[in-house]
Amino acid sequence: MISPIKGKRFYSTSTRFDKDIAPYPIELLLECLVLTVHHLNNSRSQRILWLLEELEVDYEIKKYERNPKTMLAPKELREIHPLGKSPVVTDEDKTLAESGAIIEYLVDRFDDGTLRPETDTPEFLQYRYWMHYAEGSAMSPLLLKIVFSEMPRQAPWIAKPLLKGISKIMNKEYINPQIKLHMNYWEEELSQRPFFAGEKFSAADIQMSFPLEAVVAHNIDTEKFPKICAFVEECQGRPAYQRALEKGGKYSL
Ligand SMILES: N[C@@H](CCC(=O)N[C@@H](CS)C(=O)NCC(=O)O)C(=O)O
Repeated sequence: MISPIKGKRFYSTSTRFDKDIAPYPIELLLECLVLTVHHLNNSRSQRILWLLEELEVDYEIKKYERNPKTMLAPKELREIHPLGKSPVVTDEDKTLAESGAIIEYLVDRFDDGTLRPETDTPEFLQYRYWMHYAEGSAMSPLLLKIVFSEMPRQAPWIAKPLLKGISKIMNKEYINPQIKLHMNYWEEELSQRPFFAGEKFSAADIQMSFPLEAVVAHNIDTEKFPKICAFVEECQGRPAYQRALEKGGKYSL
């Protein structure tokens, strides 16, 4: 594991203050011990703040701002994790990336059985499925949508008409039908039960909230997708979600 102190590796909590790291200022060492969310504005790390609020765990936030032109994360985030994507969490000697893996780690570590169904139950199978599906399948057409909308906007003027045409075809023939397919699927699933893993709210709902919030933020047909809209409203109304918003700052998709 790479520690937030560059080039240092902590192998166990008992070695943390040994002579090997003695030259480092105490503030820096303490910073490494506190669970820290490296939070990029308007990003998936909002989910992690929300989860930590649900778990009532103490944590710190280190904020990073997207480049307003490219929307990419600043290079400082690559000093924490090689990909420089958000979310990243540092906890003692560990650096964790990838929303699903972070959520599972935090639930393993801090949950008392509230946010994850019992293993060996049908709910647990659902829980695991949605935890992977959110980033593995649901986000793909949504990301394509962003890429094909940005392409003509960011292209030099001479290429704009051509790229606009390509973008239009891609949206019509592939991206929009794929997004519809997923949305119909969510609507149908949420018609059968209130939450993705069953009758109870779970961390799988936190993981699924991001694609659902993304579609709701972009002119969803509320009459056709009432369950999706109600789900997002329910998530956003939770006190822990609101506390995460206050701490993380503005969040719009
Ligand atoms: N599947 C990853 C995706 C991470 C990701 O792409 N995060 C976006 C923010 S929502 C990001 O960091 N974008 C800025 C960049 O790519 O520089 C996860 O769930 O953690």
